[in-house]
Amino acid sequence: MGKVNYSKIEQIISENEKIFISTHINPDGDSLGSAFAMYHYLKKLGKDCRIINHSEVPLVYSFLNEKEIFNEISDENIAFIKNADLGIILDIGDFYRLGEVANIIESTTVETINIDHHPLTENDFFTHNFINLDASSVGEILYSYFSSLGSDIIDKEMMLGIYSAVLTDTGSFRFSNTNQLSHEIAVDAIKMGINISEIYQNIYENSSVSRIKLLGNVIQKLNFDCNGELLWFSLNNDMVKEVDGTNQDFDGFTDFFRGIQGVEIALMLYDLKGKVRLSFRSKGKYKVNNVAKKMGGGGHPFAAAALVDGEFSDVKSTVLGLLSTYINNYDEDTSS
Ligand SMILES: [Mn+2]
Repeated sequence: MGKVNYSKIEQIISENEKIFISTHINPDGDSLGSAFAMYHYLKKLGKDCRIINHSEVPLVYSFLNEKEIFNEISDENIAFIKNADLGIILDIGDFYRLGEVANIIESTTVETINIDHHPLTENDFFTHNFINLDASSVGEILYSYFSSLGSDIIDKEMMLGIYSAVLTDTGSFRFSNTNQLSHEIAVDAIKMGINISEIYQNIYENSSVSRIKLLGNVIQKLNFDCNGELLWFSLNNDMVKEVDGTNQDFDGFTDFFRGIQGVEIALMLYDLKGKVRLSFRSKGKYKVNNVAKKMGGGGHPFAAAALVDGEFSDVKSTVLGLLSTYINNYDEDTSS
């Protein structure tokens, strides 16, 4: 699952003129940065292209949307997708994480290419898949793709998107997915004059007051199991409302709590009344995507998620049971 066939991507793009780009609901820095880089690349090729996403751009990423290139669903944009020759889908994980865009694609016969660093799921409805599970981010895959076309393809604008993607998906070059290429991209970005501290401040030193209040409230109610290796916390809409917050306010909480000494797995359980959203993070000892998969989700070994139908108390006891069984039966020698 290492190498992506870059010349095949180039060939497909060269054969098509009207192209939409899309990514997952609640987009993050990788999906938005990658879409931004891909958009500027396609514009350079003279393509008629448009980014169309289910969700709006979160405030901390508005620096990528100064020229308002990110579009939400509208009649005009639905028509654009329906008349497009090609869709380029980035960082998706699963087809249905396209949200409303999935339904629109399903009502057409449009050709799609899926560029991702998540494993394919059973909802594999793309015409072509270009997957590299070893890439830290889709931004990194795009960097390799553009570089394969020539050393002068990546301009400053494309680099801004790529750097934002790599920065965020590697947790600012701290997570275990950070590799040599991630740092080479950083070097290249600095060489090109990208203001990396400004990007960092936009994304990470731009916390809403509601986010910090919510974090404070969650900290009061942390739960530790399995000798402190498993940390979990619950959230719900009332808690977000109480601090006048938004559903972007708890992004990254699990990454943050994984940083506690002794904690190996951090789990968020978000009660959506009838559904529960689970977010798993592992420090590197345990692979949480196995448990996420058993709960109907998936993801990377150390970062995974699931959206589960069911009552909160039932889902909670199921997932905590699975995790504690996994942790308590873990055998250092055979599980590497
Ligand atoms: Mn990603």
